[in-house]
Amino acid sequence: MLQLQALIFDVDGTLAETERDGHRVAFNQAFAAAGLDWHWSIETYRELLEIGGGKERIRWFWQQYRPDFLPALPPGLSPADWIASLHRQKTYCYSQLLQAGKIALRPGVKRLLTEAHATGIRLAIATTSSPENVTTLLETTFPESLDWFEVIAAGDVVPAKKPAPDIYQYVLAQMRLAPEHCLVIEDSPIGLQAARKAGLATVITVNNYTQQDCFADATLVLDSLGEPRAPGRVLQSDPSLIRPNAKACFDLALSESLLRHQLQPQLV
Ligand code: XBP
Ligand code: MG
Repeated sequence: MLQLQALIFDVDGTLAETERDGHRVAFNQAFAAAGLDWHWSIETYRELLEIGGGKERIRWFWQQYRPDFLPALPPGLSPADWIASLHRQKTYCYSQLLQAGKIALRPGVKRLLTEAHATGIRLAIATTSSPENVTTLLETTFPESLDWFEVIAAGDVVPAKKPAPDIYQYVLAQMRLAPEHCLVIEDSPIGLQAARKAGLATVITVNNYTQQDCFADATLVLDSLGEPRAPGRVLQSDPSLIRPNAKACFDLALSESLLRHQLQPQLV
C-alpha cells in the first residue's frame, strides 16, 4: 500500500511568493486608505512574518510600535472591530493585486498539483491567510485546481494560527487521515513548527524571506519544487535519500520515498 495518501499545501510563500509584493503591499495600501502613517518596509515585514495571520500581525505591530495610538472609534466599536475593518480593506486591496495578475504560482506547483490530482492523491490546503485570499489566488492562477482540494482550511477556522498545530490537526480530522500518510509543503519556520507539532513530515521550499532560516526539523529543504527544465536545488536532506546540492524535480515518487524513509529509514 502506498504510504502517501495526501499532500497538504501551505499557501503564502509556498504556492506563490505572496508576501513581499502582495500581502505587504496590501497592508500598506489599507493603512494609507485609513489615513494612517504606518508603512511596513520589506525589512520590517520580515520581522512581522513571525506573527501568523493578518489581524494578529496588525495588533502586534500596534502594540509593539505604536502603543500610544488611539483610533477614532465610533461608539460601540472595539479595537478588535477596528482591526477587523482595517483587515477587510487589506483583503480587498490584496484581491485587487491578485486580479491584476501581479502574483504567479511558484515553479513546480502546477506540475505537482496536476500529478497528484491525476494519480488520486488527495489534496488539502492549510493556511493562516483568509479563505477569500486562497480562492482568489487559485482563481487567478490555476482555476481548475480549485475543485481538486478536498479541504481548504484557512484563517479563523481554528482559534490559534501557526505556529500552533491547530490548522493541520483540523485538516487531518476533516480528511480522516493519520499524519503518517500525509506530506506537507511549507515555506516558513512557523509553518514548519505547526506541521511538525501535528506529527506531519514536512518539505520546505524556501522563498525570498525564508532562505536564511533554520529548518532542522524538515524532511527536505529545496529552493523550489522545480520543473524538469529548471530543477530545484536540495538545500538540506538526508544524504541516504537524496544528496545535498543535488538538482531535483519534486514529484510524487520522491514524496513517497520521503514518507517511507521518515517511518523506516533502514528500509529505503
Ligand atoms: C501567511 C500569513 C498570512 C498572510 C496574510 O499564511 O501569515 O497571514 O501573511 O493573510 P500561510 P491575512 O499560512 O499561508 O503561510 O491577512 O488574510 O491573514
Ligand atoms: Mg507560508
